[in-house]
Amino acid sequence: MQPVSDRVIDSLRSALGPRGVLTARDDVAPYLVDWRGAHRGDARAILRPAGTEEVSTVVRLCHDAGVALVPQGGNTGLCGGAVPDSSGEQLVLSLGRMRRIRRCDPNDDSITVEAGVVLRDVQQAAADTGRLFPLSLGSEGSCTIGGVLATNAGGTGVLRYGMMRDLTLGLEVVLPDGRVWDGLRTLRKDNTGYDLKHLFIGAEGTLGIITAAALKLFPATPRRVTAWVAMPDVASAVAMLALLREHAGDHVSAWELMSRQALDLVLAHAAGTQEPFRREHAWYGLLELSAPRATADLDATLETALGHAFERGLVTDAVVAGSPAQRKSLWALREGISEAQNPEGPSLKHDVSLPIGDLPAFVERAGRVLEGVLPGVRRVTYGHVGDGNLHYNLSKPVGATDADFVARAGELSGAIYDAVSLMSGSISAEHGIGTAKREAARTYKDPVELDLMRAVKRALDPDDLMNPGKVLPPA
Ligand code: FAD
Ligand code: S2G
Ligand code: ZN
Repeated sequence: MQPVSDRVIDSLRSALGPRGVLTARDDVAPYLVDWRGAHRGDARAILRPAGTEEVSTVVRLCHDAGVALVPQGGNTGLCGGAVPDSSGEQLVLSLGRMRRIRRCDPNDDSITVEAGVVLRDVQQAAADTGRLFPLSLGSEGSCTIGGVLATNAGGTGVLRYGMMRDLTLGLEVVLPDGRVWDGLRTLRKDNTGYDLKHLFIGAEGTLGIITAAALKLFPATPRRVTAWVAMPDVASAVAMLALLREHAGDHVSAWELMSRQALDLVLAHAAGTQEPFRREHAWYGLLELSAPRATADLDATLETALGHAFERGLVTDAVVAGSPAQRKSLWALREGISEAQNPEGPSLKHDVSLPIGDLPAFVERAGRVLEGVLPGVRRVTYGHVGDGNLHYNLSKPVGATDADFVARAGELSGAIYDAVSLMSGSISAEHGIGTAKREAARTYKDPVELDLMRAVKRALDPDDLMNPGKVLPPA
């Protein structure tokens, strides 16, 4: 890696034009810190190419000059992957100007978009053609298609549609040497060697820059029923998943869990939210059934399922949304959790996954161990039950100082990851590794897996110029 010389900046300016290279400190600043303010770096310039050819030109230029690049989409990532290091010698390459929807074909059930298109705009373009693009995250108003591909994002629809990896048909990628790989096919079958797109999905920008993607579209599901329920424990949430699927099969399109602590934060910090029931409960669930227009009566299906759930004591209270506005307010209780943690000071995020049946044992074991490490630590637990994915986020005990809490971070996270590892879980279910979890990856990932990943990195980016220092712990 070489320092960024004036000559390189001048060449980049001639390649991208004045709008394509930001160097004024005020212009550069927003790109140097992540959404939460937890990861901060420095960079001499921000590159903003307008199209794939410009990306290819600047990547080749930086490759020949030995200058490292950090790709950035909406900068909503939660592991520090889109932020440069503190050296000031890396350049951020923002895909923010690449916002064209190149093609939307309802007959082919595919949509081809550039990397800088915001997720919500893809959802809208699909809806405008009578289709559904089912990826749904709390950050969907800001995160980009390039970012959700690079982190293989999950969100609330995974239990029915899968993660970003499952929603992708083809990619266009600028490789670390500047060549463009055009893999933008929408074929459903193409068995001609390695399925290369899967190298770049989830690689967090360490193997190349995704400049466009061909994505799957699904039948629209205008029929939706949504309910908020109270439950006595996590085991009930797991049993509810099976019960809902027995009654509604593939129409189960969301089943989200949250603890009382998570709901307390939302009610305290998210404007306009209100307590869903007369009394407090230990656990809550948000469920949604959805279907194309002319299918089974979802209201009756939901009523029958909830009746059985009450009989079995899985659910102790329930409210079914009676209007789109009420549906929106129930979802606001769930989607507001992430932001509601910020006013409580530093939050230690643990985006873990386990075999679904082991969720109750994990919550019990981790809770017991953490109480021993730091009495009163608040376990803001919520997540996507159908994926075995919990956001097991910690906030400091009431009355503790930020400094005392952060000083115990290693011990607290170690206790959680030890419990996950003992139960054959993953230390990162959907947010990726970035810089935040590199050391945890070294500790908990299989050494053979790490070696294979390093071999792929050496093959595609031998000079380590693509998002260096992210994902892979140094050997
Ligand atoms: P960025 O943050 O800009 O970048 C993320 C990573 O991808 C970085 O390593 C970056 O270098 C790389 N990258 C970005 N663009 C490209 C590209 N074009 N080519 C190659 N590499 C690239 N995530 C979930 O999975 N599920 C959730 O439910 C979820 N909920 C969230 C809720 C909130 C409120 C917030 C703030 C975040 C949430 N996230 C969730 C995390 C985040 O939104 C996702 O990780 C998302 O995929 C990041 O997209 P982005 O465009 O912001 O990427
Ligand atoms: C979610 C958001 C990130 C977090 O809301 O599903 O992925 O843990 C999370 O705050
Ligand atoms: Zn999530």
